[in-house]
Amino acid sequence: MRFDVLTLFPEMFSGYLGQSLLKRAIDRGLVDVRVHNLRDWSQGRHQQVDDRPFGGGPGMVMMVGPVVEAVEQICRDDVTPARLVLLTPQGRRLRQPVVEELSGGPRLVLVCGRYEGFDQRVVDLLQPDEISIGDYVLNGGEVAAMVVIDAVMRLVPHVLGHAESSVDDSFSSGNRLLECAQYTRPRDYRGLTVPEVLLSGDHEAIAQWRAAQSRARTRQRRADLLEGEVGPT
Ligand code: 6GU
Repeated sequence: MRFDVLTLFPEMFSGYLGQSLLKRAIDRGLVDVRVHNLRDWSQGRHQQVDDRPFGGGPGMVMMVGPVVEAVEQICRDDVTPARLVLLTPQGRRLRQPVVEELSGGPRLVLVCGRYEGFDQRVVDLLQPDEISIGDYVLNGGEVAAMVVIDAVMRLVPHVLGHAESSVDDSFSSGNRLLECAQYTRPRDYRGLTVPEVLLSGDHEAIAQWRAAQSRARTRQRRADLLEGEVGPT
């Protein structure tokens, strides 16, 4: 799967792209991530890509020209059909079903904006899928784009090994439960011990204990998941 990221801060992605699971997927040719600097499509001597809003007000607005021209060129650059995603707090909220939807195609073009947003004509012309990662304010869409890439690449075939399989993940379709408590060595740490059942070797009992734990934890912390309630999108 190919990801193209359009940003004013390409250097923010270098650490993320070098991390283990993603790096391994890139090295194995399963995932291709290209980061583009929006400023390369700026016009004029000042390399301007944002400007003050008409009508006044605080902050800066991403200019229509550089964004539209960058997206057009990047889409043309490869015949693989791309789905266009604009990272914006005005978008529909990212949840696992949305992640699954985004992972269905061969290519995503992700455009990162600054908080004050894009000139409306970017949206009018390109009709992107506008996505927000939650109800809080980020300085820009870069971290959100990394969240999208991180969540989507896990679903690309062969990226995860069998042991890391995503089918049992919390929030994946068919599973709306939180993970249960997990333990590893040592058996006793400062008097806190591992539940006996996990040491019993009784696989049936362990599976039952874990399922009960998951349900109890979900009921306590995220009752909305049990009700099948998805909330506002
Ligand atoms: Cl996609 N962008 C910004 N600036 N803030 C956000 C967001 C995106 N999603 C949640 N908050």
